[in-house]
Amino acid sequence: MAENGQAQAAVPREELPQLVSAIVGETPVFDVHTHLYSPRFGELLLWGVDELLTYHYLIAEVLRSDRSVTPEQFYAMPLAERAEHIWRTMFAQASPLSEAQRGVLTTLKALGIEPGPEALAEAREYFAHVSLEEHVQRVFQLANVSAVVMTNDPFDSSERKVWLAGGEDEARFRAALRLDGLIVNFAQNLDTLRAWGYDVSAALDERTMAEVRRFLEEWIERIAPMYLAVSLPDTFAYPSDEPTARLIAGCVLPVSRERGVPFAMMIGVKRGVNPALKLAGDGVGKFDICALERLCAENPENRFLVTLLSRENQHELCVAARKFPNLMPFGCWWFLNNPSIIEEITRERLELLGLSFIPQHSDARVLDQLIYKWAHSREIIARVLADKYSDLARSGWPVTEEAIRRDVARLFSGNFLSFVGEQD
Ligand code: FIX
Ligand code: ZN
Repeated sequence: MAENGQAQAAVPREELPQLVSAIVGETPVFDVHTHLYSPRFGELLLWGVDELLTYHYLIAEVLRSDRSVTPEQFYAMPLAERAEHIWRTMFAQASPLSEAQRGVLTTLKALGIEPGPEALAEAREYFAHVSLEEHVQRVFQLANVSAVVMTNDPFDSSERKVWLAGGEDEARFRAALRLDGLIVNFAQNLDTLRAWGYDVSAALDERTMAEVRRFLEEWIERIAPMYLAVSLPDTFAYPSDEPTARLIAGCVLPVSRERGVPFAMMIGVKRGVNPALKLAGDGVGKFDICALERLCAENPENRFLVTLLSRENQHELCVAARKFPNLMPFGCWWFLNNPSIIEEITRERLELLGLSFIPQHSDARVLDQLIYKWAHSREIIARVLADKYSDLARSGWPVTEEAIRRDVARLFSGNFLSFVGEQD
């Protein structure tokens, strides 16, 4: 019903693309996975044009564009020089056609900087005169993002310090407890855990499992995460005798269930395929979905947020989600965050799951990236939705503006908030 109590009229089919695009633009997004930090984390929050240009997506590209600079030489340069090298090689001397390149341009344009070969100097001038507080405000507004979920790693010493010092809640920057250090790199972190007072051993005996659960309980208490999260390789198997699978079974699942904090798994990354590239050196592999099916089937009281990195896994993720309501697919992760693939995945998900998924997350590592990641994704999501509503209208179903607003709000925030228990 509309506000005046009248049923809303169906939107004429030819008006759907424009209306859907307007609604998708106006509906705030709750960004469920980023690598952003609130300003109280100091230098952990990356922002500005030099950070934007030295995004690891662009580093992988520049090292192939100009092979005369080795990864070692590139990483030895100071930040400003790395940014200039990327600008010169990939913007001034060649058309910036890749998605990551286009992202820089979309972002600068939204900030009022005319894209073109001179834009780097202009952008530096802009950032020299803006305060972080006003910039955070501006970026959230331009991206129309209501809140972002951070990636909070208790094994990162600079981050740990901030948490141990306490601190106020910030509604726009929500926490997620990242578990790679605890359950993927457990053996490497044994000494650290012991130094923090946990009685743990590589044998994963009863005592160790209880201590790992204590660690989880304490960090959940400390940072109030919206979910627990881990990134896993394509080879991840479950159940298995591997430490990661055992720690999931014996520690993460019971704590996640008892505390009502869902477990997010990001699966399919091959870390360090080319280690010289550092953060830019990870690859992708196809994962065996059976592990996820078993996790969901054996743990109906647990909730799983899942994104898979391989394009080949996307269809089976949708099919698995049809079987398990405790499984929530989210986002088009990393190498999938490109227009052609987002379009394909979003169509596939709408066709198999209706509105019951989370279409996208930004994975932003630099604050300013929220602008382009969401502008680009919104454009595609709007196009796909407009097609689907148009099909619906052709079938005779009355598509109203109110219904479109309700559906988009569900995709952009409602599904996530209800899955994590913050909204009915
Ligand atoms: O594991 C992750 O959260 C990944 O998203 C990152 O490690 C990756 O480097 C990235 O930035 C992808 O977008
Ligand atoms: Zn990420």
